Amino acid sequence: MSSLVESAKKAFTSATATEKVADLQHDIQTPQARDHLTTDHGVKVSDTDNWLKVIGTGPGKYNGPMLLEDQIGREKIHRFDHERIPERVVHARGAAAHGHFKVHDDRASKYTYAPVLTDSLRTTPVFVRFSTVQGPRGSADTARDVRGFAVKFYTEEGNWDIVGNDIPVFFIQDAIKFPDFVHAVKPEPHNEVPTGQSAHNNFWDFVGLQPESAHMVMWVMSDRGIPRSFRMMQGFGVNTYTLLNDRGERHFVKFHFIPELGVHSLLWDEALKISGQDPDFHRKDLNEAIENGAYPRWRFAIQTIPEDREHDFDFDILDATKVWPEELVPLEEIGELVLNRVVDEFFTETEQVAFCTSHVVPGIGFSDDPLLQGRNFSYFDTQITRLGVNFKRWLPINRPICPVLNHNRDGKARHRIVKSSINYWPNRKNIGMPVPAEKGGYIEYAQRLEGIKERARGDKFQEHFSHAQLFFNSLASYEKIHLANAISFELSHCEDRVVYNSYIDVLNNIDFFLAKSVAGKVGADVPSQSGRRNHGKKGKGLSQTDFMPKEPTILSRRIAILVADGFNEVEMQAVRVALTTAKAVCYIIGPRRGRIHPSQDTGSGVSADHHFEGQRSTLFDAIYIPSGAEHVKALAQNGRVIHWVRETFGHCKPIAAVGEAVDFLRDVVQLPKVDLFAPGGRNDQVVSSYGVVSTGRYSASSIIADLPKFEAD
Ligand code: HDE
Repeated sequence: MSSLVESAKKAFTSATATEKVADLQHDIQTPQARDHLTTDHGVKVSDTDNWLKVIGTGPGKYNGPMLLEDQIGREKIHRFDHERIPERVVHARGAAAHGHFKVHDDRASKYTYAPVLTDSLRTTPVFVRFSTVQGPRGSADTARDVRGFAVKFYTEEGNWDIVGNDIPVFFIQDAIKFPDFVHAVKPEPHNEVPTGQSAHNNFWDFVGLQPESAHMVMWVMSDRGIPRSFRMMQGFGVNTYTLLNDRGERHFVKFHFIPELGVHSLLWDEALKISGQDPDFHRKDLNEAIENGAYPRWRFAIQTIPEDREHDFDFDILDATKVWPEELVPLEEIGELVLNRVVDEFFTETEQVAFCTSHVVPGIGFSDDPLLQGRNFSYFDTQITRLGVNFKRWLPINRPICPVLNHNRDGKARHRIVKSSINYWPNRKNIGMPVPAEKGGYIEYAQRLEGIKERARGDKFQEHFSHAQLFFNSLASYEKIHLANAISFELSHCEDRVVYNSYIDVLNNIDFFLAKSVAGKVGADVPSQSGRRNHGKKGKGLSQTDFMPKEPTILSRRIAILVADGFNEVEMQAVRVALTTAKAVCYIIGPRRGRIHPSQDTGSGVSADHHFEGQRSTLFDAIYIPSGAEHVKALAQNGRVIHWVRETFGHCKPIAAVGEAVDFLRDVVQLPKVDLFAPGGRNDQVVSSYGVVSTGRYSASSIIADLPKFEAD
């Protein structure tokens, strides 16, 4: 038996969560301090700073000319010239991490025989990549956009990819519309503007003429379009897949990931500012959390519909612009996904990972969802363009942990040498060669089919507003206001009156008051009467407020402690310990980076992580200002500090202040005494014994001022 088969068999029988990590070790090179530089052909290099040149005479003798002969210089430049591969046509900007997946028990065996979903003794290694859709690789993390949520499960039966998003529905119903959609949302072709934004004529023109997008547009314009963190987003498989059990029965299935920390978003003002202040906000957040041991976790759930109930609903269950309402199809929680290891090298892991919806394992299959069928073709095709035909088998991040043996041959960048005179089946030798599996092979479900060929969609695919209304109605009042403001922002960036007027017509088919509110702001014709009547129904699991963590938590939240010389260190340290014990991450922000001196006898001082100008309040979830007369006086004289406090207050984030800092806070935000919250509320539990005041997030009057507009409806 060849060593390839042997090593593959070994992997097959001993796969664990660390199996992929171990597998990657073969390809990891960790340079040591005294290693020599070499060329790619292995010759040691003693000078990598100076191109080979002719040294002449006189004062300019070192000025050249340079010699083409320098194979060391040439190789270095050639390799550099070819460093880039095509970026993904969509989802170009991403961040990823390693982790594992486990099911709680075998309850899903009534639906599937896939061990990854039924064997609770298994821990399956995973690699998860999050992404934005519109912007290029170098765009900002906090753009308003859909987020990709792509999971590669390295199972013992082969790789299984759920290539999902943070939103459960999509813009289009049929894959053939994808190029039109992507062209419309991407920067306009004549000037390549705008980057990382859907706020332009072409996007709104397209979705205005394509009402099947209405439901998805509601989600992207809601707070879901600007998540606080990848760790605080849901993940959805979006398309309808199928599960096959060992009795040969088939169920339709939707996949869900629910974040342990709850679903949270930025405010639009924060997202806009962070785009400039720290365009890497989300990728840094992911790494920071994992490195601090706050491993991101998601509960994994499925919704299933038996095959014979496919047509029991007033929507088509294969239509990716519809959700399966939880009231009709409850979620069953069956497992957990954890991310616990950052990548070692971005390009070889995050950039080269290649997800394909067509990667399924026995017991999991496709449905006739017309979007999914197109995706099954597209992903494989795109990976060949990006990475070449050998992307699955030999690129370490894509390589399965189980045996890969077949007669696929050649192509660019084939690495392993297969020692055999046979590369086809059937063959005369039949020894030491891969043969079709007698059992455990992928078996397609024997689906009965009959029909005629036609370019058409079913009747239920023609209804586009009912689920958009369901989503809108289910939002909390402040979520509705955020949504209306987001659409107003976007339509304000469309100069063409035809475009923004036509989108008001779409909105009027969802909700009359929403259409009127947006039209009034963007200068469109304000509708005088309702388009389609809003059915008024609400659903579970659509508003983010349905996903608060079971226990209030400040785990991994970033807290800025504002100090100047003369702060009370004893008190500050006590609060800091309380916060870090509750697993928040504290940063000291002061008038300079380095030592900040405390008030007399309260300690030996602390080292500030940043200068007041070096960070902004938008990068933190809360601020705390300790007591200390001298320090508070210095803060009060600093315009940037005043901006920090006012901006935090304006974004409705918790502010803790003690002693002299309470009056400072009251002055700065012009908060009358009666508005100060008593300690002990949701956000200030940890520090309540210090006489802390807090504005709870979403409680400030600025946000709730115009609620009645939507409540009237
Ligand atoms: Fe994608 N999509 N997509 N998409 N998609 C790609 O594949 C495509 C769709 C999604 O982190 C591309 O590797 C078509 C829905 C994610 O590497 C490409 C259609 C959903 C990622 C492609 C869709 C997604 C992609 C570009 C309509 C949510 C990033 C580069 C039929 C369920 C994966 C690449 C990563 C990437 C095609 C619609 C999610 C071109 C044709 C619906 C998360 O193949």
